[in-house]
Amino acid sequence: MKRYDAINEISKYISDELVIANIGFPSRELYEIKDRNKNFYMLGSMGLASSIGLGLALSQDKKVIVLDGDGSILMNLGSLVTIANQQLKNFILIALDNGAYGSTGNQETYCKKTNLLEIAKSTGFKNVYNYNDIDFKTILSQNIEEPIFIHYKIKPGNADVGIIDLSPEEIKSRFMKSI
Ligand SMILES: Cc1ncc(C[n+]2csc(CCOP(=O)(O)OP(=O)(O)O)c2C)c(N)n1
Repeated sequence: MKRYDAINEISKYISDELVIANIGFPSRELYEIKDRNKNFYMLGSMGLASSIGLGLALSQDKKVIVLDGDGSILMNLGSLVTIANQQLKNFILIALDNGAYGSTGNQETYCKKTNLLEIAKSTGFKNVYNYNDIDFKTILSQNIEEPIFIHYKIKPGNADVGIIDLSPEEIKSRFMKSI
C-alpha cells in the first residue's frame, strides 16, 4: 500500500476531527481525497506537523489527527518526547512510514533500520499501535487519557495529484474559522 491508499483508508473514518497534513504529497493527496475546512495543509515547515498538532490539541478540545512522514518525524524527534509527556485526550499522530523522503524524490530515510514505533514507545507513548493491527474507527471513537501514536508502514510512491490551489492565507483562515 502506498501513501495515497493509506490516506484514503484513514479518511473514511474522519468526521469532525482536525487534520494536520505533512508538507508535500501527503497534503496534496489528502486535498484530492477529502478536502475540508478542518484540514490544515502544512506547506513549508518539514518536521513541524506534529508540533503544530500538539499546539492545537493543547488549545482546544476537538480531536487532532496529524498525518506525518517518517522523514519529518526523524527531523524533529524531540517533538515526540514533548507530546508523549502531555496528558492529551485529543491527539493522534499517524506516522506514514514509507522509508523515504517521498515528496522530494523518494530518497531513503533511516527508517529502513530505525523503528519509529519503538522510538515512540521509548519516549513514553502508552498508546502505540501498528495501523494494520487495529480497527482505526474504534481507536478514533475511544475516550483516551494520553496521546496515541500509530505506525503505518507503507511503500514509497506519490500519487499523480495536482497542487493545492489555495493560498497559505486561505488554508489558515478557513481552518481557523472551522474550529
Ligand atoms: C527543513 C526542510 N528540509 C527539507 C525540506 C524539503 N522537503 C520537503 S518534503 C520533504 C520530504 C518529506 O519526507 P517525509 O516526511 O518522509 O514525508 P513523505 O513525503 O515521504 O510522505 C523534504 C526533504 C523542507 N521543506 N524543509
